[in-house]
Amino acid sequence: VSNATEVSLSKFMTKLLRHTPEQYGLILDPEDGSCTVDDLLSVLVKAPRWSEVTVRDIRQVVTSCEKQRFEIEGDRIKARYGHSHTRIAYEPGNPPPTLYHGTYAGVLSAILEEGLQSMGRQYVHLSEGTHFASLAGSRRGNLILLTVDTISAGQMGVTFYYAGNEVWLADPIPSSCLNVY
Ligand code: HQG
Repeated sequence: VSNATEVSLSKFMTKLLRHTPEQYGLILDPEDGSCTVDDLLSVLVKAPRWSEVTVRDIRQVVTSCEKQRFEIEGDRIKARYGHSHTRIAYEPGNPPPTLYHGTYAGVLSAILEEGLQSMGRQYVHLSEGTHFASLAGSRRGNLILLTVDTISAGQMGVTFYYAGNEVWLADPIPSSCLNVY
């Protein structure tokens, strides 16, 4: 499929696997948010636009995504991060001492006052480098990069979870652990 088609298929898969599976009759595993590739396919093809979609197209979306939004293991597929619908269980991990969060100028003062909140998602999203954080922040406005001191956050009871591909998820982060980069 073409690049444009791949992007919109990816968006639809994101919706199904992160946000509103029930709206489409898709049942995800409550622990890891996965379903079989076949179940995903049978839901996708019910949408008129995607009636011709194949497992190969799904696999193409999964492998060609720079951000590695999805993961296929055996016959199952899941979104690796970003969920709003259900709190997926991840293994707690030990992050590097500094992680990055990309945000935008409009909410900086709120964040410095009340810390980083998960807002519409189940976790706060952080990354090991500035690349993915920059992509995240510049979606919404003038990019602001924040550093997170994970050691003091850990001492304050914040748990961190590794979602793969440099992405870390966390509980809300107190503002005393944040600095503008
Ligand atoms: C901000 C995308 C006001 C936060 C991205 C962010 C990422 C606050 C927004 C992934 C706040 C939430 C996640 C507070 C945080 N007051 N605003 N106290 N605390 N915020 O989309 O991290 O392309 O839910 O800074 O690239 O932007 O979908 O989170 O601006 O990887 O794969 O509230 O989603 O990846 O926005 O993005 P989001 P995010 P995908």
